[in-house]
Amino acid sequence: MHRNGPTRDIDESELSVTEPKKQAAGVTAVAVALGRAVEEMGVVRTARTLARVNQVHGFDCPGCAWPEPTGHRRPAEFCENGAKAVAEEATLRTVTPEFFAAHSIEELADKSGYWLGQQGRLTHPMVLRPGDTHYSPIEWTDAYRLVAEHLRALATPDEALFYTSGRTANETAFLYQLLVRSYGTNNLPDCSNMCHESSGTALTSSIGIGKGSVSIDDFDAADLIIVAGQNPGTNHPRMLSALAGAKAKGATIIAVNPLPETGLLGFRDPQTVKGFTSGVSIADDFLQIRLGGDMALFQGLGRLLFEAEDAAPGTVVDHEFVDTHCAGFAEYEKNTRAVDLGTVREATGLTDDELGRTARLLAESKNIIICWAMGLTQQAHGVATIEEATNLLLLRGMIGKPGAGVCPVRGHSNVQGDRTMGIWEKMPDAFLDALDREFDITSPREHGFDTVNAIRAMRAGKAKVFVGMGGNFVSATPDTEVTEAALRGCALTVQVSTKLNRSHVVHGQTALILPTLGRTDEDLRDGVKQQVSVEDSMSMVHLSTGRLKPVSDELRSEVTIVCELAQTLLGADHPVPWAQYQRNYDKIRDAIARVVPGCADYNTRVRQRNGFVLPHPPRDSREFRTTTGKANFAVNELTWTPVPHGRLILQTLRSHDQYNTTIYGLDDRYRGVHGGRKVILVNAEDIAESGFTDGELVDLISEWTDGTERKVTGFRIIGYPTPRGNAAAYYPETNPLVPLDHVAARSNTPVSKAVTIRLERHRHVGPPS
Ligand SMILES: Nc1nc2c(c(=O)[nH]1)N[C@H]1C(S)=C(S)[C@@H](COP(=O)(O)OP(=O)(O)OC[C@H]3O[C@@H](n4cnc5c(=O)[nH]c(N)nc54)[C@H](O)[C@@H]3O)O[C@H]1N2
Ligand SMILES: Nc1nc2c(c(=O)[nH]1)N[C@H]1C(S)=C(S)[C@@H](COP(=O)(O)OP(=O)(O)OC[C@H]3O[C@@H](n4cnc5c(=O)[nH]c(N)nc54)[C@H](O)[C@@H]3O)O[C@H]1N2
Ligand SMILES: [Mo]
Repeated sequence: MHRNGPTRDIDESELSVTEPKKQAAGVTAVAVALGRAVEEMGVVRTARTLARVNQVHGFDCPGCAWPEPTGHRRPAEFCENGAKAVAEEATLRTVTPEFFAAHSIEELADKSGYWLGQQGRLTHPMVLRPGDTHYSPIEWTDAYRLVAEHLRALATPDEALFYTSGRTANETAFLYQLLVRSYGTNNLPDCSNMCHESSGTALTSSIGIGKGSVSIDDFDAADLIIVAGQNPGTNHPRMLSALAGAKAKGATIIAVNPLPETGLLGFRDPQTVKGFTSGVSIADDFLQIRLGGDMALFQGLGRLLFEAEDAAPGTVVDHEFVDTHCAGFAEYEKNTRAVDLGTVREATGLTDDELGRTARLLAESKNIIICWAMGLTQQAHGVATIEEATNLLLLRGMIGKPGAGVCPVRGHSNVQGDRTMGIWEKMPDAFLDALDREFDITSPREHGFDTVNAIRAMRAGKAKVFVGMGGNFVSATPDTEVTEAALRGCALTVQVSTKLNRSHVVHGQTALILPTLGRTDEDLRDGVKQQVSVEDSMSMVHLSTGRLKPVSDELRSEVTIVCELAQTLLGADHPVPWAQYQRNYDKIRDAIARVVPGCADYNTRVRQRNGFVLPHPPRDSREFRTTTGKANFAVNELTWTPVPHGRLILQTLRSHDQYNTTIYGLDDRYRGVHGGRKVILVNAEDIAESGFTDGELVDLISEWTDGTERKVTGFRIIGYPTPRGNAAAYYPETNPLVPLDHVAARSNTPVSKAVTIRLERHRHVGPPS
C-alpha cells in the first residue's frame, strides 16, 4: 500500500499568473481538498479519515487552532486546508532506510522544502555520524543512549536547547518540559516565540493573561468584528463560517489589511447548500492599511472616540467599567487626545472618511470583537500595537461581557496548550513550584533562551545540543544563513518528526531523526488505545483520538519518546514515574490536574462531550491579575513603518497551498499565483516607477541598520493591489532576508512582516538552462 513521492522538484519557469479570485471556498475548495487527499492516501483511507476530523470522537484537525462549534457539528467540520493538512500527515508515501541509502545529505540539501516534504512519512530512526554522507538506521535504544551521552557531556544543561512546535499535544508537552527541567534547564524555545508572543506579552501586561477573551459563541452576539492582520480564508478557513454567521445576525465586519485577501472579501460556505451556489461578501468595509500602520490606526481611532465622547458625553467612554476595573486611564486619555491625525493618515494610508466611519462604528456598537494574527504580531512595534487595540476595547468596556473582547487567532493547533502545559522559557515560579512539589525535583528558576536567543547562543558556541520536538527550526526561523551556520556548529541535532524537512539536512556533527506518530495515527499501548488532549485558540480543552494504522511499526508516540529518553538520561531511580506515564496517558493527565492551574479533574472533564474551558479571569469575572490588579491602559509613543526612498517594505506570508514550512502544492489560487513560489507582489505603480516590467526576474536585497545586506535571487515581480511601497513574498523562501536582530520590542519576535528591501535586475549566473 506504500507509495513513492514525486521525483520532480519545483521548476519556477512554469510559474503562471492569473487574476486574483473574488471568492474563497465553495465547490473548488472541496474538489481540491478531496483530490489531494486521494492522491496521498487513496480513496478508502480518505473516506475513513476526513469523516473523523474535528468530530466529538475523532481527532483534532492538525490544521489550525480555530475552535469547533460547541453545539451541532456539521458532518464535515473541516476545510480545504484542514483536509490538506490531514492528507499531508495520513499519506501512504514513505521515507524509508532505502530512501536514505539512495540519497546523500549533499543531494537532499539541494532539494526544495516542497520536494522533501512530498517524499512522505519517516519510517525508521536514523542517524548521521561525523563524516557520514548518508543517514543510516539506528535502534531506538541506541538513539536514546546517544542523546543522553551528549547531554551528559555538556558543561552545563544550559548548553542544550529543546524546541517545540505547536502540534505537540498537552500530554507530550507536559512531559517534555518536565524532562527538560528535570535535566536542568529552561531552554524551551518554541514556535510561539515567532508567532503570537507579541499577543501574549501585550495581553499579560494589559489584562493579566496572555490568551484571548472571547469564545466561539461570542461571534453570534457581536455587532462589530474587526479582523486585522489576518488572512482567515487561507489560514483559518472555518473562521469564515463564524464570521458569516455573525454577519447573518447583523454584525458589521471590518477587514484591516494591506492586501485585499479573497476570503475576507468574498466567501462561499462549502458546508451549506446555498454556499455552493452563491457567496457572501464577508467584510462590510476594507481598510487597506500600510504595513506597520496599525498602531497609528488604533491610536487615531482612540482620539476620534474621545472627540465623539465630547460631542455626546457619557455615550462613548464606559466610565463605570473604566473607573471600576482599569488603571492608567488619565494618562492614556492625555496621550491619545494629542495624537496627530496627519501622522495617522500618513502611517496608515487611510482617509479621514475611512477613519471617521470606523470610529463611528466603534462608538455606536454595543459588542465589539477585535481579531488579529501575524500582520500585527510580527511587527517591530507589535506589542504596543496590540496594547492599543486593547485600549480601545477597555475604553468601550468590551472585556468580560458576551459578544465582545480580544481575539488573537492562534496558529498551530495546540500552540496555546503547549504554553499552558509549561513550554515557555520563562514560566512563572508558581508553576515551577507546583511542578517541584508534585515530583520532588528542583526546576531551575533562571529563564532560558527563546528562539532568537537560542540561535544567538548556538552561533556563539554557548549551545551545542539542539532537540526539536516537531517543527522545522531551520526553515521557520529568520536569517537562514546565520541560523544554518549556527545549527551546523552544534555537536548534536535531534529532530522528532513526522515528515522529512530541511532541519534534517542542515545538521550538527551528529544528527538523529526520530520518527513519530501524528494526530491521525492510532496510538496503542499494551493493546489499549491512547488519547491525547489539546487546547484551541479559545481555551477549550478536548480529547483527540487517532485511528489510522501507522505507516511503520517503528514509529513511536511522542509521549513514548520523551519517557524512554527520560529513563535513559535521568536513570531508573528518578522520582518521575516515566515508565507508568508511557503505558497509560491517564496517569499523565492525573499529574497535569495537580500541577497545571485550571486543570483539576482533567481526566473526567476532558472526556465531556465538548471537553472543558480553562479559566480566564477577565472573561469570567472581570478580574485582572496584572501588576496593578486592574486592566491597564497602555501608553505608547506612536511608531510606524515609513518607506525609505527607492525601497520597499516586504512582508513574508503564507500562500494558500502551504502549512508554514510544509509546502502542500504550488497553487496560491486566491492570489492567482500558480506553478511556482518565487514571486514578489508589488504595486504596479512602484514597478513602473522603478523601471522594471511586470513578470521580470529580480533579486531581493534586504538592508539592515548595521549596514549588512542579505540577498535572495530570481523572484518574479508581479503587479498586485498592495499599497505603494509595500511588497509581499512567501515564507520560508524569503527568510534569508530577515535579519536575526530585527525583532519586536518586548516580545523578541522576528519582524517577518516589515523588512526593508531594494530590488535589482536578476542576472542569470551559472550554466544556461
Ligand atoms: N493553511 C494554513 N493554515 C495555517 C497556517 C498555514 O501556513 N497554512 N499557519 C498557521 C499558523 S502557525 C499561523 S500563526 C496562522 C497565520 O495566519 P495569518 O496571520 O493569517 O498568516 P500570514 O500568511 O502570515 O498572513 C498575515 C496577514 O496579515 C496581513 N498583514 C501583514 N502585515 C500587516 C500589517 O502591518 N497590518 C495589517 N493590518 N495586516 C498585515 C497580510 O496581508 C496577511 O493577510 O495560520 C495558521 N493556519
Ligand atoms: N518569514 C517568516 N517566518 C516565519 C513566519 C512568517 O510568517 N514569516 N511565521 C512563523 C510562525 S507564525 C510559526 S508558528 C513558525 C512555524 O515553525 P514550525 O512549527 O517549526 O514549522 P512547521 O513548518 O509548522 O513544522 C513542520 C514540521 O513539523 C513536523 N511535524 C508535523 N506534525 C508533527 C507531529 O505531530 N509531531 C512531530 N513531532 N512533528 C510533526 C514535520 O516533520 C514538519 O516537517 O514559523 C515562523 N516563521
Ligand atoms: Mo504561528
